[in-house]
Amino acid sequence: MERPTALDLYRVMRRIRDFEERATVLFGEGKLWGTIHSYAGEEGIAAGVCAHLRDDDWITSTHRGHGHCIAKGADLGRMYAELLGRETGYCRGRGGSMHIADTSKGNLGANGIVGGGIPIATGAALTAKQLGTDQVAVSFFGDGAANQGAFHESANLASIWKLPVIYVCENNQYAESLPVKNAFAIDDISSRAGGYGMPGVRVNGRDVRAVYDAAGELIARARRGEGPAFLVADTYRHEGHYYGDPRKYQSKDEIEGWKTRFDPLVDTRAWITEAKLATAAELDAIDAEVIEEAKRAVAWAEAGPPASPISLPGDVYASY
Ligand SMILES: Cc1ncc(C[n+]2csc(CCOP(=O)(O)OP(=O)(O)O)c2C)c(N)n1
Repeated sequence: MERPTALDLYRVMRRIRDFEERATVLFGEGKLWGTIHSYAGEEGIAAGVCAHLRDDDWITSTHRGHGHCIAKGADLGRMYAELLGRETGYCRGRGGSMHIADTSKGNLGANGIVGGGIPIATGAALTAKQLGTDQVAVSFFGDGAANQGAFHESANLASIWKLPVIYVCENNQYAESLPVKNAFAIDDISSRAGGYGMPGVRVNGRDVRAVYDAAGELIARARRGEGPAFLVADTYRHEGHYYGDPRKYQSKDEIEGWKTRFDPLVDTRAWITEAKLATAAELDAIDAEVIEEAKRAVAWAEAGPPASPISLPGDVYASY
C-alpha cells in the first residue's frame, strides 16, 4: 500500500476513535440527548470501505453509525451539533446520534431500525442502474441485521437486477446481548451470498488492509455493472451495545481482554511503522491534528443555538 493511502486510512480511523471517546465524555457530562452506540474497535471497516467511494456514491448506516458517517466525509462540527441537540446539527438537532444523514456526501442516513438501511441502499443502487451512472451504494449493517428479512429480500432483488450495491455485514459478535453463535447455524455468514448468486467474501475486520483490498475489488466490480456482493468483516466492539450497557452477558475477562488484545488502531500503527510508510512520530502528529480538529468541532457545536421546540410542528406536518 502507498504511504498516502495508509496515512489517510489511519487518520480516518483515529478520527472515528476520537469521536467515540469524546462523545462518551459528553454523554457522561449529561450534554447529549438520546443514546449512543460506540463504533470503537470497528474503525477499520468503515475506513477501508469508504476509501473507495466518491461523494456521489451512497451509503446507508445503522444505529452504530458515527464511523460510517465520518469515513464518508462528514463535518465533525455538524455531527457533534446533532448529538448536542443544536440547530446547526445535520438534522437540526432533532435526530441525534441514530439519525444523522449527510446527503451532500451520499450518506443516506443512520437508521434506528435494524436492517432498515439495506433496502434503502438497494433502492439507491436501482437509481444508478436506471440512470445508467457508475455510482455504487454500500449498506453497512450488523450480524443481527443479517438475520432480518429485509436483507434476504434485498439481496435477492439486487442479484436478479444486477444492482451496484455492496452489503457490508459488520460481525461484531453480538446483536445487543445475543452472541452470534446463538443466532446463526453457520460459522461463515458470507456463505449466504451463494444462495443469492453473488460473491461472498469474509475478511478480518481488524485489518484495515484486508477490508480495503476486498472492498476495492467488490466496489470496482459493481461499478463495472457486474452486480452486488456481500462482504462480511469479523470484528469486535470495545464498548457495550449502548452507552451504559451493564454487559451482564459478557465476562470481565472478555471485556477487559478483548479491548486490549483487539485494537485495529494499534495494529494499523504497527504495520505502517514496520513497513516504514511513516514513523511513530508522524503518526503521533496525525493524532495531535485529529485532537485539535475535534476540539474545534466540539467548541463550534457547543456554541450553536439549541434546537427550538417552537418549530417542531413545521418539521412534522406539511401543508398541501
Ligand atoms: C427492527 C428492529 N428490531 C429490533 C430492534 C432493537 N435493536 C436495536 S439494536 C439491536 C441489535 C442489532 O445488532 P446488530 O445488527 O448485530 O448490530 P450491532 O448493534 O451489533 O452493531 C436490536 C435488536 C430495532 N431497533 N429494530
